Amino acid sequence: MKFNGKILSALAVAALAATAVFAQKPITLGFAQVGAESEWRTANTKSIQDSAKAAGINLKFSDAQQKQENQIKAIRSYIAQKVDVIAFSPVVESGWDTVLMEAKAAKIPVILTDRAVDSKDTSLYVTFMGSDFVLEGHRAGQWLIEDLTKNGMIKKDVDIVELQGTVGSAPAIDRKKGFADEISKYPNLKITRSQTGDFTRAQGKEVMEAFLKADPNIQVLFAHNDDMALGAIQAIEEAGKKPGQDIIIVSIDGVKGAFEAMMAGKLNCSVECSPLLGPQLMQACKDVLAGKTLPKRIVTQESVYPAEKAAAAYPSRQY
Ligand code: GYE
Repeated sequence: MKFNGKILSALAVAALAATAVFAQKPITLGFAQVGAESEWRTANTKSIQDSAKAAGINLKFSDAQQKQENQIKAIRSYIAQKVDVIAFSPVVESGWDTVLMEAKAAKIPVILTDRAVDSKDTSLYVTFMGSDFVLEGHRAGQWLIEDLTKNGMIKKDVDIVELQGTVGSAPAIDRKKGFADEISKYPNLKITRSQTGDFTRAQGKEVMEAFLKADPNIQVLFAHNDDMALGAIQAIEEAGKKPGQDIIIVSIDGVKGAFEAMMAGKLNCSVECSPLLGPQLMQACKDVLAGKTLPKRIVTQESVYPAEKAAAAYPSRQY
């Protein structure tokens, strides 16, 4: 077979173009995770790892064990490694400006997922994707008000205790605020005790034990996440009381463990907070590197699951 010169050079150009496409290196994403403190976090990590794989993104992942200094170290190492994009879920809100400025100076875009920072300079990050935690706190409060109304308790003095998330974290600050705003409409609903359980089951149990010893009249528990509520449920049972009956419990996340506790009658309501942020994050990485402008805030859509809806929803829960 004979080729003329034109065809040959056309083929050569096509071959070169193909090589260029195949040689394009995959995006490298450096992700600095908070830790492995809860069922929520485990599901969030899995979502990020699975979706990076599916999107063909090379993921560098680190677990900060709930310590800001570890997250800062991880981010600095991603900058040193010249990754294409950095994403992280800031363990606490404050104290990020310096490291974010370092990323900016290195021209590496930063995406915030799940938790916010309180930096005044919003040019330090591309976008913040995640839930509206204040709204979640409001939803927990609204559910409680409805429930107390049904039970004829809404006009009575109600003794509420609160298990807070990690001190200084966006979800702890915002959920506390949303809930307090909501129940302040009823001055007879009083938060008598409020302490951190650091979003873990073990500390939720420990703090609830102390609450129960100090106060035999607790009627309601508001926990900033399901894991602390699940720990508290154990403490309540060990104290000889019935969780879900003697003490009404509302928490946030909507993890499988919470659905199981609701179906067993031990938890009264879980306000949903989705950890499945991976696919959205991978899309955002691609978009930002392709020069697209992203909205500064991407809010996750969520619902509320009172115990009576738990059994029907359980089979389709993904985390
Ligand atoms: O509610 C809690 C986790 O930041 C929304 O962190 C997240 C929270 C979640 O440990 O379970």
